[in-house]
Amino acid sequence: MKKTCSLLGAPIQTGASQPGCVMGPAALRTAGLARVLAELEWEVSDLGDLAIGPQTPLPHANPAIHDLAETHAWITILARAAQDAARDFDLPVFMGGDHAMAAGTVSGIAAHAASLNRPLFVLWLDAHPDLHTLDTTTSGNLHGTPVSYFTAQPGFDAYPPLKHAVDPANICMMGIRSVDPAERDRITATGIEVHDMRALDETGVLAPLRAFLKRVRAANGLLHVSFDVDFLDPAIAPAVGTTVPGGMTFREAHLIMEELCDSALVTSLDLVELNPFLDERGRTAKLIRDLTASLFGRRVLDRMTRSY
Ligand code: EXY
Ligand code: MN
Ligand code: MN
Ligand code: MN
Repeated sequence: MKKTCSLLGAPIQTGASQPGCVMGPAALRTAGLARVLAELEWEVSDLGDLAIGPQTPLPHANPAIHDLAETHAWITILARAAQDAARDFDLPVFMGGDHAMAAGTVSGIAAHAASLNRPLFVLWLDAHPDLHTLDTTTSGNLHGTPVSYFTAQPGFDAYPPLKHAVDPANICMMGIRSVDPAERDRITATGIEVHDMRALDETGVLAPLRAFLKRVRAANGLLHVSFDVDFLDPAIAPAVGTTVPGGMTFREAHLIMEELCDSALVTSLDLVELNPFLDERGRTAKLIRDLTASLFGRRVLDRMTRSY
């Protein structure tokens, strides 16, 4: 029987500093994401896009914060939709939309994992740790907050109540190269495993990835991958509002996706922060499509599958 995946669009852009992510799901569809996954023998269901209605502004003591009501609404509907998609499909894909959406997708998947009595692991592929709380963000851009939320850090009274938290010990971050002081303190306090670019320059991507996957397998965990376009080097992926130099190369990124495919451990995926307004003839959308294809089984030649 074919394995099943869903595509769900979350055109949220209010967590970012500039507009454009609203077009992310449409650009991934235009790039042919569904067709490519179907060619890889997956049964693909496009569930369309979620939407929120007009919101009444929610005030907050931190005056930098903007569009709190919109983010709150997105978290609520995404958590429900992600939990349902994880129940109904082998590998649900959530097409963003800015990274604030991960507060919804990951908390929803965490509820699904709890219903199975299995731990949830998160691989966070990003230039940023997105570890602000509502009290520490100075930009007020709420895409900088999801990891603090779904690990149940204090300071989220204004977000929907979190029912199932992710254990910080089950998170692995790769590609990190832009960290604010409050986030640095929170990395230390939570003990989250962070492989910044300096570390990856030294070790390469495979050794830390394999060590993490080994832990996921040993725990019989679910594995959610949250892929932020700014994980990639801006030279190959210009369509993102938060570019940081010194990111992943084309081959490093594909190798990670190929290794994730071989592991067969991935149970859900976010594709976030694609801003097609900043793209060059669709090249970033096409790259994200092709990296997703690597995760779903595209390979140049068949080879022995690793065993962990
Ligand atoms: N740490 C910065 C801030 O809080 O504004 C940058 C956050 C960028 C978040 C992007 C999506 O990963
Ligand atoms: Mn499932
Ligand atoms: Mn991010
Ligand atoms: Mn980022």
